Amino acid sequence: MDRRHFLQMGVAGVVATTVNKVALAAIPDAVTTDNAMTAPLLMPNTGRPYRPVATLNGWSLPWRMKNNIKEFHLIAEPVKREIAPGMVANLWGYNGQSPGPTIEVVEGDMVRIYVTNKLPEHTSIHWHGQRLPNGMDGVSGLTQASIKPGQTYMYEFEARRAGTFMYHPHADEMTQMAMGMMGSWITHPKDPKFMAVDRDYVFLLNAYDIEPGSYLPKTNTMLNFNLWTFNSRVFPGISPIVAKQGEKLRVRVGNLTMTNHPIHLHGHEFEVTGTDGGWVPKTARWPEVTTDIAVGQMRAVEFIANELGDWAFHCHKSHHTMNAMGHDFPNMIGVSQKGLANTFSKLVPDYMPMGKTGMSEMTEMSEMMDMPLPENTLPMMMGKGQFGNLEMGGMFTTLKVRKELAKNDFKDPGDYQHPKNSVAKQVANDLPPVERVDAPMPESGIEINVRKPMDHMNH
Ligand SMILES: [Cu+2]
Repeated sequence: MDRRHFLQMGVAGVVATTVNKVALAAIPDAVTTDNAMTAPLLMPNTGRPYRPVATLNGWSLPWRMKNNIKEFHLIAEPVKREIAPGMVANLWGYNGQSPGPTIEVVEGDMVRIYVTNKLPEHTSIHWHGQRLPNGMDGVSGLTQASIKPGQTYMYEFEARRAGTFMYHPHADEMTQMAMGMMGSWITHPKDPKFMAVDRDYVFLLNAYDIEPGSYLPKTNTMLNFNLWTFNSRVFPGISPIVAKQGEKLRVRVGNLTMTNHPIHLHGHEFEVTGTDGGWVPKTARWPEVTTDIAVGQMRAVEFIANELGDWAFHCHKSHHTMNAMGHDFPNMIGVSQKGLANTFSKLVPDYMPMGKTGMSEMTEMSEMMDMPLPENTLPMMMGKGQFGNLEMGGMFTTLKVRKELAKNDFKDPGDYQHPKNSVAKQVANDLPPVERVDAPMPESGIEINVRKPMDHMNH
């Protein structure tokens, strides 16, 4: 190489480096978190005003305003997510958590989202439900090239319609969504008074298949998930929805699992006021206490939180309010298994029998350490209430309505203090005790099949 050529290359090299540095500085810093708690509201300090949403066990992504464009930076990367105290999962997500942060913008905003891929494989982001230029729709191969590991892509579009949206990859979807890649997107109305509420919550329905004793979801599971989650959390790890008595609440829910979820609220009626297509006209709404949310759908429900108390709010499929331990075992009600559970759990570490009197017996057994759980595994039915075991897991939380609650206070106010004589209670009866007969234990020589429970077959 002659000297002249070398100099030219050198100059070209410097120029290229300078351009790269400018390009790097042009990308806003990516904010990340390792926290799985509900973050305080992100109050807008630039751009048009709006009333922010509270992301259940999540947070909203700060932006940078540049030439009147809202700039966000998402990083697709492996993350550690606490599913509930006692269990951590190795997932893929955005900016340190799964789901990724909620993106909040205002109708008419110009939005620019930088997406950096730190995954071991290519990805893309589809902005589910948005009106946007076709080339910004994020479908790998169809509307853009995949974002390869190490690359950063830029999406830019106007947030044309107010409402509830989601984002998720449209590249190796089955794997990436089973690993937890998804997030919520809220486009607030231009007029902050339009559809105004006092508290606005959002979360996604998602599901994982993590074998007891392991940390990584199985990604080719279609229906047999064993962890049914609100924003990648199970009860009792899910924050309560809190309200001051008389406040108007909105709860926005998006479904990115592979089955529908009838979401049910106790003690109040609500109306579906928003769907994935926009706001529901007043004349088209009707009151209900359960709304079924199909795969890929978003629903916003609204109600006045006027009944004091701790009200259950959950998916009504009972298998979706249980955690990972087995579902595939015979009904053992009436069969004495004295001593067997201990023997079996030594042979098969994740063996889980059904109790002689029902499933709740099992919760008590594992509690007394009579039957140890595998590492990094949650009991199937857990959670403690002020009156005892709640025997719930999965897609379950509470709506806590209190007489007094500060405007932006989203903390758990603790147990409801019931007024005197307002709790169901035992009364004396003079009925004879119920007699129960024990089924005999199998004779020796009979082969006993121990089933290793781990999935939720066919539901
Ligand atoms: Cu469900």
